[in-house]
Amino acid sequence: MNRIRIDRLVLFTGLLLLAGCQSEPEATQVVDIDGKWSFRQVGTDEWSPATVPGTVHTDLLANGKIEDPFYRTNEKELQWIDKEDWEYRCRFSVGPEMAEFGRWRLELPGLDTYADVYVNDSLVLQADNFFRQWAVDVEGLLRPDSNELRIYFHSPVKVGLGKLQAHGYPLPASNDQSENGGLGDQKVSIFTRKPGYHYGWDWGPRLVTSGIWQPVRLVGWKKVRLDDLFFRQVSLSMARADLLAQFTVETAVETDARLQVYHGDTLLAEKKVHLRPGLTIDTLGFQLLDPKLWWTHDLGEPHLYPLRGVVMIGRQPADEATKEIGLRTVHVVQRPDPQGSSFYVELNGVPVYCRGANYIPNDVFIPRVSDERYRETVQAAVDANMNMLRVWGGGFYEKDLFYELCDREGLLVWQDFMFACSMYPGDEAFLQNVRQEAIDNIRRLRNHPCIALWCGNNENDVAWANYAEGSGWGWKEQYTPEQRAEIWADYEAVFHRLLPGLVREYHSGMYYLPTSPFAGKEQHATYTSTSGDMHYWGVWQGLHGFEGFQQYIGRFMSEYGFQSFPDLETVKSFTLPEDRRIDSEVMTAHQRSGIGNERIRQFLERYYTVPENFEDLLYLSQVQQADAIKVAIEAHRTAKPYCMGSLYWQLNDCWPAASWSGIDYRGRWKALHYEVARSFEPVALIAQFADDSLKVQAVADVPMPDSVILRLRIMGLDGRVLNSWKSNPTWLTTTEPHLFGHWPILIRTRGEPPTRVLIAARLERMDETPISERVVYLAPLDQLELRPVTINPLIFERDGEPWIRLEADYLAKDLYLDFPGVAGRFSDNYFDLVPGIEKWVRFLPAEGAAMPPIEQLQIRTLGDVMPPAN
Ligand code: BMA
Repeated sequence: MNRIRIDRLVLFTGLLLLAGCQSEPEATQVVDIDGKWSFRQVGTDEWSPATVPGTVHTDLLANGKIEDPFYRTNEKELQWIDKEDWEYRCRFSVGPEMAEFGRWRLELPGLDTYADVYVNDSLVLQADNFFRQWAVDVEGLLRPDSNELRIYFHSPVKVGLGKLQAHGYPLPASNDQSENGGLGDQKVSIFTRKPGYHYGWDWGPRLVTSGIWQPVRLVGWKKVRLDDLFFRQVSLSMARADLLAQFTVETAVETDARLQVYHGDTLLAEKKVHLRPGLTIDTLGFQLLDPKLWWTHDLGEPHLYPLRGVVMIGRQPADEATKEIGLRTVHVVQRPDPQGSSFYVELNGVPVYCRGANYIPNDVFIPRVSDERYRETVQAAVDANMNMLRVWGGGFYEKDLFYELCDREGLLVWQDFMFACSMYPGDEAFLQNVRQEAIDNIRRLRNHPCIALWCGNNENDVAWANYAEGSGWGWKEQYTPEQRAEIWADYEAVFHRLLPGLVREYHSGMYYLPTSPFAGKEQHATYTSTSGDMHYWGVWQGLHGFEGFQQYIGRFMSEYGFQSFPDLETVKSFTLPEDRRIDSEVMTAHQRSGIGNERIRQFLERYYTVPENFEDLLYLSQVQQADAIKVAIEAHRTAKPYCMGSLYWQLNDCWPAASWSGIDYRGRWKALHYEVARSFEPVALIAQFADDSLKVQAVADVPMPDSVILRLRIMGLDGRVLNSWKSNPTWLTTTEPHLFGHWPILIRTRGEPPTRVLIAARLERMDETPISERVVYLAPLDQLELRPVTINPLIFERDGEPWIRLEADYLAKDLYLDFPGVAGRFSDNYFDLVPGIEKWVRFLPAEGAAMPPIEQLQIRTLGDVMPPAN
C-alpha cells in the first residue's frame, strides 16, 4: 500500500500560517514507494515478497531460500547469487492529486548497482553506480491509480567480467577475494562503482549484493522545485557570521519568485528572483549575530542552527528545505617546521588533537543497519572520548543519519572518497561516472559541520609507489612500461585532478588530501614520515614488538592496528560447539587476514601465553589487542605537538569475525574499546616503566583552568602500601605533555621484588577528585606473580540505579565482567582492580534488556588465564 507522507504538507501549512496566507499550499507532494515489493531471479517465474530498502541476499534469507550468510561457512554456498540477474517490482498509486502536479520526479538515491529502471514498462533510467543519488522525471508515464515500478539488476560480477575483458589487462585489487567468488584471479571490483568491501576484505566476507539500498520516492511539483540548498560560510568572527545561502532551483515555467532564509520563525533574508525554465543557481547573503560556534564535544558544544530555505511564488511557498548547520572554521594545517611539516586539524583557530578510529560499514548488508545501531556506534565513539572518525574508502559514503549524528554529538569526520587498496581504470566513462558520484556526495555532505577534510583514496598511492622503484606492494612490477604509464596516468587523472577540482568547486575552502597515507608527492615512507599522515603497520605486518608503536610516529597517525577475536557470545552466533577451536574450518572462515591467527599467537607467545582453553584464548587475544593499542595511543599522545592525531584501525565490524575492531558485529565492546575510552581521556595520565625507571606524564587536549596534583602509591600485588608520594600543584597546558618526573623507582619498593609490585598513579584535582588513573607494573606481564582472585561483587542502589561494587584482596588484572547472553555493556570493563581500592561499575543493558541478578555475573582475570610465574 502506498503512503502519502503528510509531514511535508503539514510543514507547508505551518509556513503558510506564518506567512499569513489562507489559500491551499502550492508545495510539492511526496509519495513514498514503500508498499508491497516482490522480487525474482531472472529466468524464473516465481515472485517472492521483498523488503525495500534491502538486498537480494537478505530477501532470499527472509523467504527461507538461503541460510544465514554469516553462519558457519554458508558464505561459500552463496556465491551463485552475485552471478545472477534479479528483478524487483512494486505497484503504487499516486492518488487523485496526480493531475494537480505537472512534474513528477522519481528519486532513487540507492541503487546497487547496474539497474535498469522501468515505470509502467518504459525504461526510464540505466544506473551504474551504487554511490549516486539517482533521479529521473517520469511525468507522462504515470497513471493516478495503478503504476508499476520494475527494476532489473544485472549481475555486478558478470558486468565486471565484461569490463575486465574490455580493459585488456587486470588491475591490482589486493583485498578482492576473487578466488572465494569462484573467479580465480579475475578481480572485477575495481570496474564497478560499488563498496569495495562487498567483494571481500581482510576483515570481511565476499558477498556481492544487489538491490535497492535506500528508500524510493516520487516527488510531485508544479512550478518550482528546490533541488539543493547549501549554506556557505563566508566569514566568521566572535561578533558575526556571514553566510551565503545557495539555492539550486529547478523551474518548470518562467516565473517571479522570492528566496527566503529562516532561522526558526525569524526571516533572516529575502531576495526577489526571476526564474527561467531549467536549473538556476542563486545566492542570498545573510548574517547571524553573536554566533555560537560548533565545537567537538570535548572542546565545547556542538551547536547547530536549523536554517530553512524557502522558494516563494507569490504568497505561497513552492518548496523548501531545512539544514542544520554549524558555524566553524576548519583547516588542515601543513606548515614547514624544523622536523618537516605539520599536519593537524584546526577548529575555530584551535589546534585539535584528533583522537579516533577508522570506521567501516556496520554490516555487509547495508540496508539492515538500524537507525538505533547508527546512534549506538556514534555514541560509542563519543563514550570512548573520540573526537574524529575516518569514513574509510573501501565502504560507502555514509547515510545522512551518520553525519547528522556526528554533527549533533560533536565528532569530526575524515571523509575518504570510495577508493581503496587498488588501482582503477581511467577511461572517459569511468571518469564521468566518478565525477557525478563525487558531485552528488560532496553536495549531500557539505552542509555538515562534522566534515573536516576530504581524502582521495586509501593506500592506492603507497601500494603502487610510482616514484620509488623498490617500494610498494609489488604491483607495478607486474606491468609493461606502457601499462604502468597508463595506470599511473589514470591514477593522477582521478586523484590529482578530478577530485581536488570538484572539492574546490563544490566545497571550497575544504582541505583535500589525495591519498592516505600521504607524506607529499614522491615520498613514500610509511614507517617514518616527518610530514603528512602515516599508516604504521610494522607491528602487525612486520612483527616489530609493541615498542615499534613508540618508535615509528608520524605527524598524524591515520592507521595502525592489532587484531583480536570477538567475544564468546558473538562466536556462538555463527558456530556450533564443535567449531569452537581457533583452527576449525568455521573459525578460519571468519578470519580473513591470511596472517591473522598466526600473528595473534606469535604475540601471545612473546608477551603472554597461548591458552589451551578456547574461551581463555578469546579473552586473552582481546587483552593483548587492548595493550598493543594502548602503547600506540600513549606514544602518539605524548609526541604532541609533533604528532597531532591518532586514529586506530578499526572501530567496528561488518560481520562476526576476528578483526582489528574494538566493537564487534553484535555491538559488544571488546577490551580494546574500554581501553580506548581510558587512553583517549581528554586529560590523561601516561605512566610507563622502562629501563628501571618510572616516567609519568600528563597530556591535556582541553584547557585545564586549575592546577592538578599527581599521587603515586607503590604497592605489593597484595595491596600493602610500600611507599607513597604526592606532587606539588602543577599547571597543565594543551600545547605539550607535562613531564612529572622520571624516577628510578626500584629503590622505593622496600625490597619487594618487581614481580610483586604495582604503582597506582592518579592525577587529581586540588580537591582530590580523580581526573585520570593508571596502574603500572615493574615486571613484564608474563613474570608478574598473578593468581586467580576471588571477588564478591555487591549491588548497591545509587540515585535509584543499581551499581556493582567490586573489591579484591589481591591484584585482579584485566578483570572482565560478563552477564553471559545478556546484551549491553558495563560502564567500565577489562580494568585492573587494585587491592584496597573499590571500583564501582554499572551495567548498561541494551534496549529492551534488564540487568540480570548479580549471581549471573561472571568474572575472569588475567590471573585465571596466565599460569602463576614460578
Ligand atoms: C589498512 C586498511 C584496510 C585493511 C587494514 C588491515 O591499511 O586500509 O585496507 O583492512 O589495513 O589490514
